[in-house]
Amino acid sequence: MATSLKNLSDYDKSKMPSAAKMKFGIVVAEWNEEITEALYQGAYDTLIENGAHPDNIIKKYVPGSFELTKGAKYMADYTDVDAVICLGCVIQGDTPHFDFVCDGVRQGITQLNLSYPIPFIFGLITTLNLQQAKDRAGGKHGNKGDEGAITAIKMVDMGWSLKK
Ligand code: DLZ
Repeated sequence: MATSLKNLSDYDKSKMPSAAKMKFGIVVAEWNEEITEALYQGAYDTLIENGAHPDNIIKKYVPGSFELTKGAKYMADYTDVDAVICLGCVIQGDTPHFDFVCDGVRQGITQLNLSYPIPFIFGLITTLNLQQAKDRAGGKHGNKGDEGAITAIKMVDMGWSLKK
């Protein structure tokens, strides 16, 4: 998590594997667009910064965070990406909807990770208000999109290092 104690946006570039040969899918929720576009920009820039080729980054939108799981599954089933980064933002309202959406994404992405050889990255911001979301989408707590990209690169590299 991006906190003042540990903020992956300030990562050590010298310890990063090269993403030059990696292909990425990025699934972006349209709900809370201002935040999710900032997350996408962070993820995209970080992938490029680490050697990914723009042609090897596929961006697709889903209506809301609840659809991230299905969007990510489509990416895995219909493309040859090496990792899928799921980006969404759920802001708590007055109803229990927040919990259902967050729990659906948590369970969905966990299941995908256990079912497919490629990694699916949980880039979902879950906050009490808009300001907390802004703080984590390029604000004082970094950008969870950057973190998603860093995590994706590291997980692909790990998988490749073990693959026979
Ligand atoms: C319905 C809904 C609500 C209330 N809040 C959010 C939210 O804060 N963030 C988000 O990404 N999506 C929200 N959604 C939409 C759901 O994720 C989903 O798209 C709909 O329930 C349709 O399945």
